[in-house]
Amino acid sequence: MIPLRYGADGTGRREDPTMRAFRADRFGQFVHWGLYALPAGTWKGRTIEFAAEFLMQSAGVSREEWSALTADFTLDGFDPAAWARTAKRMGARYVTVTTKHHDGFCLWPSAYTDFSVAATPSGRDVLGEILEAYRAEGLATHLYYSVLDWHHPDWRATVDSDADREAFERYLRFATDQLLELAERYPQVRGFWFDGTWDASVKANGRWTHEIEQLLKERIPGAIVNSRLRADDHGARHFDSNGALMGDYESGYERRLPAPWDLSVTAHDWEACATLTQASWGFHDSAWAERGRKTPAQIVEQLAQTVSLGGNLLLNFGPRGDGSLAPVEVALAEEVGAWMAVNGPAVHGSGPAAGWDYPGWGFYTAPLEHTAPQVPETPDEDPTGIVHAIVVRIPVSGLLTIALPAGVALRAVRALADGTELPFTPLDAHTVQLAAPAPTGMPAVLVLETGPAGPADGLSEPNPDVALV
Ligand code: H79
Repeated sequence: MIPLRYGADGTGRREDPTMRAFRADRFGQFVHWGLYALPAGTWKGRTIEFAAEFLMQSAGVSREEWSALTADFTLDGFDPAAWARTAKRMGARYVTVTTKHHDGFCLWPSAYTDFSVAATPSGRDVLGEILEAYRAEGLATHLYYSVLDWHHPDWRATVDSDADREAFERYLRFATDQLLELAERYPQVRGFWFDGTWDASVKANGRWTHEIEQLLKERIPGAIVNSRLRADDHGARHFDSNGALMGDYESGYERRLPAPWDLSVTAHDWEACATLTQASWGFHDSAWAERGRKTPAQIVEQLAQTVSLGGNLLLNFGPRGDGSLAPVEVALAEEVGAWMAVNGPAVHGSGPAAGWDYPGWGFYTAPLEHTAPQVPETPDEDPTGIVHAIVVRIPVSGLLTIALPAGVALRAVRALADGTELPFTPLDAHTVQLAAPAPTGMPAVLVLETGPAGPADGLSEPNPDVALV
């Protein structure tokens, strides 16, 4: 064990009610909104592919020019109640909102900078209105904060001189002030999502990352903080130099997921974040953004894969410059929501189905409060329970093969949507086969009712008669 002052504060999962609620939520909405939504990926007639929220940097826009966008941040179509309704109908249980992205613009009227909504025509507390709208819909709220800041004169990516050191110390004081200001103004939030922490300057300040996490948790008891904030004494990020997770959940999976069979991630809580477009988080108004936009089925597949591995999915929306949601994003949310309205139990309150191997045609999830019995560890443990089978790829054979963990028998298979019982055929003592549900374009969810395997279950010899039709 390497002795650390700023490493992980504990080992193992948090099991307090706030953390359990976050874990059971499984599906959250990410919202990226700021000045970058106005140019939406195009600067002076030049469209720049990739992330719209990077436009200031990728188009080489000066601070002055970028700051002038505040005059156009007029909230003409700003309707946070519609955002919150859309999130709720989609099946999201929480929202994470950008308070300040890399460009430094603040969605709340901060006392520590002029570069905020206070400098826009309305002068309104936009962040406060957003948080209130989501609260009214019953969603929990989390605040995104970029430590990286292209606007603040004291930000440094590297610290190469005493002058840099002094500047960066001033910057960290500024960030601390802003974060404590956020905690004081919006004490109802459930957590903080840090970004922009990968530069050498932050990595060399493990002490600050540790202290700010503690300070926020003092101000907001139970607050949930992502691992991306943290560096330890030696600059190790996410996991400290002893391999222990820092922060409350791992947050490194950005626009990617762990492999479906990578059970190592089930050892801790984690959350992946994903875009609806191929890469942009902020609203990108271009033919490029339309290409590669995810389909509802792809989103549901990502959600299923995530939950099957014990993670949460934070699905991003990028409202337009006027504050309205793009119709294409609302339509996607509606389609995902229609699926969630029927199949939500396979996601909300669910997690990995212990002992059930990745089947190739989809993912298994199981209710969180009932994860133990899926694999009996002792002969008298009762594996009675349910497992959800989320079918994302119907095999060309039209047949699904289900490998049962040792000691588990399959009692019945039902469609989650309407409760229809589906017949299945044992292939041997540990394997059954059944006809795949008819394709609908969206994943089907089957409820597998399990019980203890007894002498009557399965066959001692492989069943030669596997044809179902
Ligand atoms: O807020 C979202 C992103 O803006 C932020 N994290 C998520 C949640 C993020 N910051 N940096 N990155 C993600 C990764 C960096 C991507 C880049 Fe690039 C690739 C930076 C340089 C190359 C794309 C291409 C952006 C600029 C050029």
